Amino acid sequence: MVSKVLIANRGEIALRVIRACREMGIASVAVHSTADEQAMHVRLADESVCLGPAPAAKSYLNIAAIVSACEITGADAVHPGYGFLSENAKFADILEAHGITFIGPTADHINLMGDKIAAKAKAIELGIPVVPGSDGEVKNVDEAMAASREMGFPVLVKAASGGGGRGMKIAETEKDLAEAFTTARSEAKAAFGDDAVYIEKYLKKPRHIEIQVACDTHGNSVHLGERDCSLQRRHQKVLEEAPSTVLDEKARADIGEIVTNAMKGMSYRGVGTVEFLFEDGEFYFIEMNTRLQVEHPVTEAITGIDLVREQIRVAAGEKLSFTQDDIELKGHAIECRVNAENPETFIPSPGTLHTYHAPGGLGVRMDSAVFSGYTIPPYYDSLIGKLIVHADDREACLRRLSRALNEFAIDGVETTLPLFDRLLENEDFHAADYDIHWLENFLESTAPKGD
Ligand code: MV4
Repeated sequence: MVSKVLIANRGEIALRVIRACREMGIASVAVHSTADEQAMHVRLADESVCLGPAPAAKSYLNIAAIVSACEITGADAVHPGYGFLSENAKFADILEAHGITFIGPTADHINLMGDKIAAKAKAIELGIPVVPGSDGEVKNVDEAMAASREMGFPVLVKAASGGGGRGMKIAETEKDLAEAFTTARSEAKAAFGDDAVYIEKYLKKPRHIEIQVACDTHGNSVHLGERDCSLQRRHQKVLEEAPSTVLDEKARADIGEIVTNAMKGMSYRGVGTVEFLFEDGEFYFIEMNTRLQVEHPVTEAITGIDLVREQIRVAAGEKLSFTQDDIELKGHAIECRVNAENPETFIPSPGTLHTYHAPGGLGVRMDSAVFSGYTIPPYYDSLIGKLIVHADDREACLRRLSRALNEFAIDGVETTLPLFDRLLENEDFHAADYDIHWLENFLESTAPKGD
């Protein structure tokens, strides 16, 4: 087993990992920037090391400083959380070269999934259904046109190094294609330093459904059901739920088996998320995330499994503590991301929380690193915390969410909490009748006049 874990992150996810370490009898080391000296992760960890100034590039992304912090404290493993260095293959490589365990997949798997063209080719090879598209990269407008005519318009031009919606351009018809191809390519070059693009059939009204997987180095590969993450704004998830209302047991078992077999086929290690678009009863692979995700608690709620504990176990070479047969999906869970942002404009609202009182009670989990008197710095993301509610079924879950939202008291910064009250009043949301575009339309249609 590992004996001391350095957490290369901040905020609620740093606390999440420190908590798992404490329960496993593993020592924890927090790292922080000068802006985070008062942060809760620094206080809760057994030890802490200051990495550098506030900008992430000088602190949370500073690989040399993090490796030094490991050497100084004798940490034998690093948990990267999400964001920052969590999907940086070079970081995983450097740690391993220093004899430090990276709590995550191999650098090769991170690299493979970071290249969306290579990832899709691998998915096809492993028997995962994908969106119809070009055979890998399209190098010029002629190739783009040939591929698009074959699959039929509309099509989407995507950046190989993209993901999260960056570097995507729709071509509705043939006459839009040249421009979509050229702009996607130059935006990809500017954003990622890589102008490789590929083409997919554009799915008009899909849902975003992702499958959680976990694999150890003893050949065990399991899935923990799905999360429906369709409610997004500008590629930022706002609310996630599990299970998805559009899957029955057979559809879930079928895609779960496909995905677990695929993970076994590539000897994947650690937890991961295989992302799909789901339309008219069919799954279409789009990407794989090789990290623990923000929304992992909804899966923990319905399975009762501690995903961070399992991450640490398998990184240390131990077996997963459960098998597929042990996994039972129980009830329904919803996560709301509470951001320090204006609930209508989504403009960040950093500042001091004069009041902070989180909801609690049966079936309510609040993952947050803030407290009354805490000042949210302007340098990082605006997540105040994640409210996760769990109940026997979706109806009860929505009632519990309403109850929990009512208990919240936050003063001093603007938050996205009012948005969830508005959602709970909406019929489509109650019926879970939504797709990936629904939330943006909802926000537009309920926006105050003059906006
Ligand atoms: C698509 C798509 C429609 N058709 N691919 C956006 C982020 C990136 N991970 C993939 N994305 C999409 N890929 C095809 N072939 C629509 C989106 C998309 C989307 C996907 C998931 C969640 C929200 C979204 C919002 C807009 C577009």
